[in-house]
Amino acid sequence: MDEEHLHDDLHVFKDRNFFQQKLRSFFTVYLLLALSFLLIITLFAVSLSRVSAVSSKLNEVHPDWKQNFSDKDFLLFPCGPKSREWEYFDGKCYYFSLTRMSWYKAKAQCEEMHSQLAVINSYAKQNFVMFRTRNERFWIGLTDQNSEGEWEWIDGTDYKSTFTFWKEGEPNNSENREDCAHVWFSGEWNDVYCTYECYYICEKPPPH
Ligand SMILES: [Ca+2]
Ligand SMILES: [Ca+2]
Repeated sequence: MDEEHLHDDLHVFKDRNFFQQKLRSFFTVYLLLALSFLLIITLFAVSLSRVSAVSSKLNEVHPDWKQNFSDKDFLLFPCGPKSREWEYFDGKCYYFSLTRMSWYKAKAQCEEMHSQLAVINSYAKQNFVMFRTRNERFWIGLTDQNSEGEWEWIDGTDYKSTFTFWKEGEPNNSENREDCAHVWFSGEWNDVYCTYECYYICEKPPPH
């Protein structure tokens, strides 16, 4: 083997050595990257499980946690940000129905929504209702079906000592069968038979 040949062999050997070193360093970098990726995934999974554990604990303590809104939301929607169809007036929430039904069904419908047919016990409330009902018939929580002529508010409010707003000549118990009251033109009250179908007003206290 001459000197030139030996030199070439040495060169090839050095090149191979260099290539192997490069390969090793690349492999190390990829290995480190893969390990880091695995570490990040693991940390992410651990964090997620912690968050879900904390969230389920919070839900155990406050079942309505997801329903909680900020004070600002309640200022904007005193009847609850999720109950925008309820209107706030003077410490109470009111629902003006979009469908017509008998007084009995309307009463049941209000109860299903944890409320009752509206009790109009002040001129201010009458005014609010009048503007909102726009001359349309809406049931209120007033009836004399227990004893003819003895009108009773649904919540036990004393009828005789509180505000009334009957239309002139009403209640007239027409055909001896008008036992339920509704607001009508100019918000004035009229008695009509209870199976008549009209809109209705529900009332309930605000959520807090
Ligand atoms: Ca009557
Ligand atoms: Ca009448």
